[in-house]
Amino acid sequence: DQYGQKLKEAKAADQRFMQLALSLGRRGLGRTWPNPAVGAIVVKDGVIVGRGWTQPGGRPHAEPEALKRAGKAARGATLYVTLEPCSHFGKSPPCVDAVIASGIARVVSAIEDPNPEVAGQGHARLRAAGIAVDVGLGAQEAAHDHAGHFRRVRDRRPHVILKLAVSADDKIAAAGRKPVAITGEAAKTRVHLLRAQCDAILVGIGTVLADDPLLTCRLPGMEARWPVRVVLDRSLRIPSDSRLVHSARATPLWVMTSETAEAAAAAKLGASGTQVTRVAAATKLPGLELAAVLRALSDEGVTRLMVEGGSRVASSFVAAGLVDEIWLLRGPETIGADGIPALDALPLSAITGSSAYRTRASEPLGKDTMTVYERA
Ligand code: AOF
Ligand code: ZN
Repeated sequence: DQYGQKLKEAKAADQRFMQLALSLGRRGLGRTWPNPAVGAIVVKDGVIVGRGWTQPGGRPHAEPEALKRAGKAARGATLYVTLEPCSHFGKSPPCVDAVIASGIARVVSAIEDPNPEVAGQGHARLRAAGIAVDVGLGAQEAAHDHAGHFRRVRDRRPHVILKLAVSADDKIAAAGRKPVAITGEAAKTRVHLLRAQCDAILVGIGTVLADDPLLTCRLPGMEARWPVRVVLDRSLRIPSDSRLVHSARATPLWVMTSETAEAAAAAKLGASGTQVTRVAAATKLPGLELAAVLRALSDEGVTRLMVEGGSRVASSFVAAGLVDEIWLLRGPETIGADGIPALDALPLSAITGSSAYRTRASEPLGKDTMTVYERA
């Protein structure tokens, strides 16, 4: 009947607008930390009258951005938002106050904010003000996009994404660490894009000594994206003439070291503009206590961390159960039995064959394949 048809159309419109809000929110990924990257849309009589997303550095929040653009048109309109509007006085006033003051009649919110200062109170306060509130549309996608915020709030650590580029036979380099081209241009571009969507990129000191990487995001139009570069360096072996240290004033460089590392070396690094943080050394492994590393990063505000290698660091993260998402890029060539395996102490099947992970997506990238795994 006519009524049922109208309802169906309204539902489809809700879905469309929420998808749009989600894609707006994603624009902020990698730049809004310590805050989540939220998207918001104001719709009046089926027409979008305001769009907003969390601004770089985390403020202003998405809702006031969208409401500012909507102006008087917000009266009686619907607000689509990818996270529960905040109800607390943080570094900005509560978004619910702005929503109520604007005259919004209905709020469609993807998911509750687990931040204990919000945790349902945002939705409750909107309802108490007489606003119709629907929660849950797009919840799964929102949870994926806000994984960093959720992980930080709940577990005091960032969402950890492990990036691996392997040969057809699961090696990451030839014997003797001799570098070989494993994946092509399309894969490289994708990795730089992923770096841009992370708050920080982490490598072990072995990778720094072997490759002298720069770990910046070199994509046209994205030069202004600066994920923090993090090096695990228990004994402060990072060379002062490395490309990382040289660029420490232009792009943040944090070196995580042990409590017993030499004070003079730490002071010298500090003078280069590098931030030196001391955490507990691992009791068994040769490196640092990874849980302590992640807690320190979380306390600095990092919500999305990309682990880029090398194989020892990668396998330690996997073995500790601290990997939430894996980006596996596999090239077409084989390296041979004497090549260096992707995960030092573990077979790659510790991820690809594990029931702890499921495939989220898989696609060809030039001659390579990219597969994304997430926690099952
Ligand atoms: C929203 N909209 O766009 C974002 C929200 O310190 P503040 O005032 O910036 O508040 C930070 C908290 O606000 C953050 O931990 C998270 O719970 C929420 N983020 N909330 O209503 C937004 N980014
Ligand atoms: Zn807010």
